[in-house]
Amino acid sequence: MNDKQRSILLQSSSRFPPPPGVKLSYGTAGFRADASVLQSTVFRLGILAALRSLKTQSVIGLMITASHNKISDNGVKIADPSGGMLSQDWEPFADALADAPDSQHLLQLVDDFVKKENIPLEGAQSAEISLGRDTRPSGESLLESAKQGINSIAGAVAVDMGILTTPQLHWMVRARNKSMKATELDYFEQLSNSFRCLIDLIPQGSAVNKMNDKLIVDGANGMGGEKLELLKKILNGLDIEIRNSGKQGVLNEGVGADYVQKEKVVPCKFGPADVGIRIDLVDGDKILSLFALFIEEQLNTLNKRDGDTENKCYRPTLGVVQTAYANGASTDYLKHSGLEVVFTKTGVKYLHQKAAEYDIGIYFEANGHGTILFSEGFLHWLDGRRSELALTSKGSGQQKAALRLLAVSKLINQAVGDALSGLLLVEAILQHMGWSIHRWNDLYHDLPSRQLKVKVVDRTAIVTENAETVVVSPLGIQEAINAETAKYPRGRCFIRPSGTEDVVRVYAEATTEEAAVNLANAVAQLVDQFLGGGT
Ligand code: 16G
Repeated sequence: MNDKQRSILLQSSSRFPPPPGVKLSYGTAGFRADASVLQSTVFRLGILAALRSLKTQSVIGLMITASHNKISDNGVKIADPSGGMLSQDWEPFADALADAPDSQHLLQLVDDFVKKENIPLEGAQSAEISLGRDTRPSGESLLESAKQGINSIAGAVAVDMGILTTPQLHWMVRARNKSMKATELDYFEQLSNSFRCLIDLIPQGSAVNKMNDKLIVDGANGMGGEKLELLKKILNGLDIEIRNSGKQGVLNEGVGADYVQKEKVVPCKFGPADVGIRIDLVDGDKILSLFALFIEEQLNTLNKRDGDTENKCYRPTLGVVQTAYANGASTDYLKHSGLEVVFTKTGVKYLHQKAAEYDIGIYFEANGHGTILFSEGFLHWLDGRRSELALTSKGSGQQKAALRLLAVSKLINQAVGDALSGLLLVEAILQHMGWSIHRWNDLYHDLPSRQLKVKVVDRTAIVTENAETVVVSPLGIQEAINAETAKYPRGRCFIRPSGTEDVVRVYAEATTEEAAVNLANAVAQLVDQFLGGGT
């Protein structure tokens, strides 16, 4: 590092001293904390983003958001060149950088890391970082801190993309690095065109379900509702009404998917007139099941053997990825449907990585985070097959199946899970199947489950294995959990330290509501006994 670079870094970082006594970790999905303590962390992550861009010679994303957390929190995370999460190899550097007690330590860390990673500093190479933020009031000044971090690395340029949803920023980063059109309008057009394509390909018979139903969306008083208002303007074939679009209520207060899924209640501004007497809560597991069924159906049609196509079959690998939070009934259902189901730890980055091992990898967490990934190789083959079928059997079932799969690959956000693109795919598939939401929800029936949080002295004392289903430390606790679980038919229970809150989470499942609650309570007590702290 030359003297000029050194002095810029020293000067700029001295303006962002870390708050005393605060230790943050990059965690499951970036740094998250009360917004008042984040200026120095965000500044430092700006430095990291610039280094990452120099190292990969690609556009990198930096998003200021705390997602479903309360409005007074904020956070920051990085989108890698693929549009996915920051490579896990760089997370320890992010933690060390955030923790550096002063400018000198920070300089030393950067110097060592740049040497170790062989990063071309000194300004000979350029770096570009796309910045986005959510609607939190603290976002603007945190974005400014990120810019200052980026600007302290020679050659790095920050491009402010304004207020965006997180998946939009991930999509844009991916598109930029693939030299594709990458503006917000391009995003909306890709979604609406591929949705239209799926609707136009609906088989005649399913038209019964050209539903008069309106889709009412809870915008959680955040960015999603506002962006959906824009998308709606260019979307055909779907009647959408948006509530809690952020003009009045408070972000995430009594609204939002996380609130609805965890509390099992309807959001503000929704009432009996909307949901009737029966509330069908369709979660990530149900979305996964719907997507998997549809993809399988298209693959089967595409590969239907007749004399002509026998040699042209290509069975892509299809994998479904879940976490231990997936309801056991969903896993049974998927396995009985003949699908390959694998498990990873909680956190999008783990599921995404696993799903990328397949030609088509579908991953979802029960909380709704998820998407579908298509391998480049498969898409290339599929595109070739589509052209071939257009010549040899235009209008055939096979040609339509190929077109549908290609449309799905464009509609779904392959960078990261995206509620806007996900909801359009759900709607397109329901219309294709001719299914109501109730029919969809009846695919299988969830086993009763219960989640609890336990406050302990040190949650990191819990170490898990086997996709968080087994605790290996502290010793003895897993045996005690097993003994409790064995008391309940089809009982299943696991504990894990949260990656976003200072608590231990308990999940329990059994054949009755009462059994699930009792099992969760009994295991929460065990956590208390082994780790202390008071529930
Ligand atoms: C974050 C993760 C989500 C995970 C959740 C678990 C991303 C984008 N989000 O929200 O995947 O399910 O954390 O939270 O990675 P927990 O560790 O507090 O249970």
